[in-house]
Amino acid sequence: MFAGFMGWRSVQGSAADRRIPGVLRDVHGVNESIWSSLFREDHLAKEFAREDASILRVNGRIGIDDEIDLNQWQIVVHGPDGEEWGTHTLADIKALPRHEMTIEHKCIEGWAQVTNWGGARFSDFLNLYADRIDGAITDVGMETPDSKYYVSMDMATMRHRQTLLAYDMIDQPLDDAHGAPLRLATPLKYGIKQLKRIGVIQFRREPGRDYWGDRGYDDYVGL
Ligand SMILES: Nc1nc2c(c(=O)[nH]1)N[C@H]1C(S)=C(S)[C@@H](COP(=O)(O)O)O[C@H]1N2
Ligand SMILES: [Mo]
Repeated sequence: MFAGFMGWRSVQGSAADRRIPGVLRDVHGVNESIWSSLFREDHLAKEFAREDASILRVNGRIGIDDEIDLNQWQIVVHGPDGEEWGTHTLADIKALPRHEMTIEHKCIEGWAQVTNWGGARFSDFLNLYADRIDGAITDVGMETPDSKYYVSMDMATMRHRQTLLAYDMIDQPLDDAHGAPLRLATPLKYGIKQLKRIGVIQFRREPGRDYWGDRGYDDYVGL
């Protein structure tokens, strides 16, 4: 696998990259080429007309039952060795470009519903850590603030343009039951991976613990 990365590297490189110090520049170049080849435009999940969107039925309250003070809420970001990399308020996330998508939310229990999400692309959030995330980081762990619900997500899905840190559903701020103040939303995975009320994000070098994966579901649960 790494030999393949090296191969990509040899065809990378542009003048614009030159300001980034050598090692990091190489890693970023490699990542970009890998991810963009994995997810070409024709791999976008279907989007729907906005008027087809409705408020999702509430499903799954693990890790969101306790009252939290939304004014105190923040995301804590950890690196692969558990070290703290930073914290973010909702204002920080809202400072990133806002994107919307009207997609079909699929639950592994057998229902699907079209809804509309508004939020920041996870890829834009990743850029805040561009100087620390190298090709060895292949997994993103997310947890509720109380750690009762947790997921492991592959980096390719997280970098995809339809993977959002969502704070709105049909233009309304998320309510508690839907994961206020911030949740994951992506049409690329079943609902079980779309963690409501994100409290912790950890960048990892390998897949980590996953609530439903630990309980026998295929950890990939892609569509
Ligand atoms: N924190 C947390 N997030 C969660 C769950 C949960 O139990 N706890 N359930 C998941 C499942 S199975 C689904 S289908 C979606 C449902 O999102 P909704 O309640 O907004 O429809 O949330 C997902 N995220
Ligand atoms: Mo679900």
